[in-house]
Amino acid sequence: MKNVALITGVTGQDGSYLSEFLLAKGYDVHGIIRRSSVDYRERIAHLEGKPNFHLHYADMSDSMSLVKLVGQVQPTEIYNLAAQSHVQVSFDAPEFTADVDAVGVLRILEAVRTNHLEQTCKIYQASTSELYGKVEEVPQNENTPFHPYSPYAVAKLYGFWIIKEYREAYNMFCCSGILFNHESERRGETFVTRKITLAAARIAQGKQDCLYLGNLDSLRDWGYAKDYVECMWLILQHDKPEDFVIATGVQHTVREFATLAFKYAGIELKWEGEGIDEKGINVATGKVVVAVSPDFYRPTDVVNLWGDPTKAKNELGWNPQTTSFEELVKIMVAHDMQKVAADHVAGVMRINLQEYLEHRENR
Ligand code: NAP
Ligand code: F7E
Repeated sequence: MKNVALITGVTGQDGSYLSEFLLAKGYDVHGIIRRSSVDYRERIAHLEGKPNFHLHYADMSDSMSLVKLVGQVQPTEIYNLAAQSHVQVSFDAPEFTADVDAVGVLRILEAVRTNHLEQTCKIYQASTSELYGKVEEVPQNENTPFHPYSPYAVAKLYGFWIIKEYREAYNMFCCSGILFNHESERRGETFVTRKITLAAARIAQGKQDCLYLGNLDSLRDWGYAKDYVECMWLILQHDKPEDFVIATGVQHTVREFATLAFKYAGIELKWEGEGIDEKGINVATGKVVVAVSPDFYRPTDVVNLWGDPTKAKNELGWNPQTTSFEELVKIMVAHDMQKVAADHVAGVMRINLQEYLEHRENR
């Protein structure tokens, strides 16, 4: 039987890497997109036009669109990656977050049941280390109690439990990957890692003066997104449906990430002050290049995430150390140094073209 994957969230960081991964394995890949007033398909533009890659309009908040699409595509595997994925934004848009991140999971499960595919279609749910939230133990594994600590995490907790419920109630092959933070050169620009690597590149190239951040002490277990999508697939190839923690097993602070990113951008940082008054200073120039702003503090913040990937390592044969923290930061900074330089050249060319056209009109 032909492998047919349906990916929700195909335009996102993980959706784009997973599409590449599954296409390379010979899958037919179908992705869900939403209408937008601006072009937002940058991450998958290189895949459009490939014969096995298909895009369809649907929405996680629209049951009928999901039921129709699942019936039309007849997937053998569904990867439910679509979400309002920004924790801070979930405090501003909690109802939308619940609709997409919680009820959206139920809609996918029911779309599969309505089309009588529950015994032929496996489902992967993009769960999250945010479930551990106000952590009750470190490091966190599959048996660590959950304590969600944001509207995003509470919505994702529903997604986790409804997947488990349908697995037990209807004998469906549906599983959650409890993924810790994973980043890449395709990471959204408002997540802390990408915000830092872009700012470090801009500051190194004289395009920005200072980077404003929130909690510098927050600890995360950061991996490389490209390595993590393999695990999503491995979870669905396992002989029984189970949930897995996916993490590197190594923890760093936001401050450590920033120090290394600036180093790779050619700037040595020293830190002075504490709390809201802490500053990152460029050792060579004495200028403040990183400062703290309360605008980036959250009403409740998750500050100590550290995953234990032993089960994934032993049962899936997955290597959590494929890309080290240092390599991850290096990849992201190298990408953003080039991007900032290219944006600058494109900007200069736009100005020159504008000047040329104005000059020609005035002749
Ligand atoms: P992302 O880059 O923010 O992508 C989210 C995707 O969801 C986008 O394709 C987005 O479409 C789509 N989406 C949002 N609302 C939708 C709706 N109503 N209907 C259809 N599609 C919708 O997220 P990511 O980093 O790739 O993460 C993938 C999944 O893993 C998410 O569920 C996230 O919560 C979860 N997760 C991520 C991490 C991490 O560190 N990256 C860790 C644990 C779990 P548009 O492009 O149209 O906005
Ligand atoms: O924040 C702190 C912030 O927004 C990380 C999502 O993919 O991973 C992601 O959620 C930490 C937090 O990611 C800034 O307070 C400091 O403690 O990069 P983030 P996140 O909240 O961990 C999980 C696993 C997911 O499931 C989510 O979908 O960094 N922080 N200063 C900052 N964070 C941001 N965004 N911006 C700052 O300026």
